Amino acid sequence: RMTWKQYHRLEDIYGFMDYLAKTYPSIISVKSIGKSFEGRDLKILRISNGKSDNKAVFIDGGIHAREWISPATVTYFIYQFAEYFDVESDDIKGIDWYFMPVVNPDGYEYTHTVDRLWRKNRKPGYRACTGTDLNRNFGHHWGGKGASNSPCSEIYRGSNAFSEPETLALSEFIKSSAANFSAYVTYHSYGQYMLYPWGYDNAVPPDYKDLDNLGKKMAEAISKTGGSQYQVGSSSGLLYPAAGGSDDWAKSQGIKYSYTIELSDTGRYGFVLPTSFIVPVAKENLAGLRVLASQVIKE
Ligand code: 0X9
Ligand code: ZN
Repeated sequence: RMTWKQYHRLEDIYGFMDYLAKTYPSIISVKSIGKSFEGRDLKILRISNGKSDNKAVFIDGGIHAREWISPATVTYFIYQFAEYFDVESDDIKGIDWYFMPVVNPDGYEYTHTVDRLWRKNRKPGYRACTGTDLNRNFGHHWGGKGASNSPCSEIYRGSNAFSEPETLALSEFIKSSAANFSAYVTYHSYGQYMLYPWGYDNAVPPDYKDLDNLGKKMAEAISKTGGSQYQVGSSSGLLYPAAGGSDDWAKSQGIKYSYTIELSDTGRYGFVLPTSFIVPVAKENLAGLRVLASQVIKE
């Protein structure tokens, strides 16, 4: 059974998604968009009222294996929207939601069984060096700053853009979907940042003011709800340049509101965030997501 009192194994998360699709078939469907390197499903859950002209929002988590608060938060969103859909706001009901809580299932399982601090996927690289950083493998300015060509590096970019089954499946899904995506939000940890493109270099897109404004409104909703302070800015400006991120690629595909959200905390526990943080972090970020939904509906 799914709770938000612990970090769950992949099997529990996928079981929960399948259960929701079975329980609420009129609004929820689950599909596997491919297999990970080790053969695990790559599952997406869609929530929709079925109206044909809805805008769509894509949300993912678990690109980095050790950032456990990310899948926990995304599954909490799924739970809220699924269980309370009929009493949800018109904003939430008017959007087609696509949730992919664990983009990197092989890495995620590996952090549960072998190495709690593993980051990359589990595709062999060279000799003893395993894994590609999926957030350096997307195809917008792939191989640029802040990405390594060494398979032994934690930020290994992979042999080519989309060389990894996980990034390839995600990107093919977004490209081929009939959905009209106006936002892409990818949850990571940690640091409490709302980041927008570009990540590949110190530059911003022409409409960055819109991303900055909405980011600030989301951060304000988060702090009002749970008290956490999130800083807002471009990835390259606020953090560091890092090319090949999913956010940059989504933006390059014309998805206007593309964000990487670095969840809690600011470093005390880092990736090994105690389970008592799950509900507070997820709740305050749900408030942030509601602000994004209202903007998407307005445009
Ligand atoms: O470095 C990353 O991939 C992200 N930080 S993390 O600590 N979760 O690894 C930030 C990614 C920001 N976006 C881009 N650089 N495109
Ligand atoms: Zn990350």
